[in-house]
Amino acid sequence: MTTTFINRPMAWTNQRLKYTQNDCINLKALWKMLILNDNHEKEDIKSNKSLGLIPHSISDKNSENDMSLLKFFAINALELSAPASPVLLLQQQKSIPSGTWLQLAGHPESIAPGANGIVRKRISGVDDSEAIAYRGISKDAYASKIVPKFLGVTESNGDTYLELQDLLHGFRDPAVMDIKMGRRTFLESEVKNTKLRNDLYKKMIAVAPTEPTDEEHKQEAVTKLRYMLFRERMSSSESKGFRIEALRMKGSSPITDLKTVKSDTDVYNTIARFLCRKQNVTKQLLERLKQIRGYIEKSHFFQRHEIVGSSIFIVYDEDRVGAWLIDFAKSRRLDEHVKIDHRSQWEIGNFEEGILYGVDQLISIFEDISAESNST
Ligand code: I3P
Repeated sequence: MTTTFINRPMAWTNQRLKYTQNDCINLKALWKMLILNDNHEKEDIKSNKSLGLIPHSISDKNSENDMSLLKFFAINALELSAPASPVLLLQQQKSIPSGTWLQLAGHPESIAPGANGIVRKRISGVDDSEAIAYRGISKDAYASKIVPKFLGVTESNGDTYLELQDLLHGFRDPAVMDIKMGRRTFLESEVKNTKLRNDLYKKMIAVAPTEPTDEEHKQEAVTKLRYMLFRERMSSSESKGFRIEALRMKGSSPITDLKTVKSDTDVYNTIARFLCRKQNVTKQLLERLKQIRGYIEKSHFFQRHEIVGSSIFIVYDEDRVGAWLIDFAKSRRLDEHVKIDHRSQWEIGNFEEGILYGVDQLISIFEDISAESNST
C-alpha cells in the first residue's frame, strides 16, 4: 500500500471526542478494554515477552525503569501463578486500588477487575464456547503465546467467570486500541436467522439514515445478518479484514465513534495518530504482529477452528508495548472435512473468516507507517 501521511482531522476532532463521550450506542458491543485511571505510585516494570509484553528497556538504552530480565520474569511468574480461587479473588477485590474503571468496550458488566494481574470475564457456564476455546488454546504451544494467559474458570455467587491475564496490568496511562479482525464478523448460523431486530435498525440509521430499504423502514427492523454485513461494508472489515473498534490515547477519553473509518487514508491516519510517530513502539508492534501471524499459521488450534469476532488488542505506554488476540466467544471447531486458510473469501459453507487476511493488511499498514516515520 502506498499511502502518504496526511494529517486530517477525521476521527480526532474535539467535536468527535465530545460526541463520543456522550455516545452510548457503542457501549453494549464493546466489552474488552478496561482502563484503570488510577493514581498509583510508580510501579516497577513487569514485563514478559512470552506474555506479549515487550519492555522498551530491552531496546532503549538508559531507561530509568531498567530492571533485570530475571526480575520481571520472576514478578510475572509470581503474579500469574497466584492461586485464583473464588475466595481469594473476592478478597483481592477488596484491595483494588481506588480509581475510575472505564469500560471502553463491550457487553456491559461482563468483565470485572481483579487484582494481581487478573481479570474475570463472565461467561454462561463451564461449557461456554469461550471457555472451550481457551482450554483448547492453552494446550496449543503457538496459540497460547498470542492470547492473554488463561488461568481457568471459576464460579462465584452463581456466576461463572473466565480468569484471564489483565492485559493492562502494570501499564501506566496506556494508549490502547481494539482492532476487530476478519472480513466475516458473524457466525454462519446468522444466515438462517430471520429474527427482525429494532435495535439493529436503530443502530443502522444512526450511521446511515438512507441505508434501510423501504420495507425495512416500514418494519423498523433488520436481521442481524443484514446489520453485520452493513457494518462490515461501512467500515474497513470487508476490504481490509479488520476494523478499528475503539481506541484511547494517553491522558484522553476513549474514542469509539469509528464505525465509518474505512478508506486507506482514514485507516492509515487513525493508526498513525495512535502510534504518535513513536518509532520504537511502531517497530516493536510490527514485530509482534508478525509473530502473531507466524504463530497463527503454525497453530493446530487455528487450523481446526474458525475465529470469528476476535480482536487484536494493542497497548503501549512509556515503557512497554504489547499486543494479543482476544475474544473467542465465536470461535468454533470445524468439522473434520473442512479446511480453511483464514485468508480466502468467505462463501457460505466454507467457514473462511479472513483473520489472517486482516493480519496481513494490518502488518502492511504498520510497515508503511514505520517507513514513513523513519523517513521524517
Ligand atoms: C455489534 C457488533 C458486535 C455484535 C453485536 C452488534 O454492532 O457487531 O460484534 O455482537 O451483536 O450489535 P456494533 O459494533 O455496531 O455495535 P456479537 O459479536 O456478540 O455478535 P448483538 O447486538 O447481537 O450483541
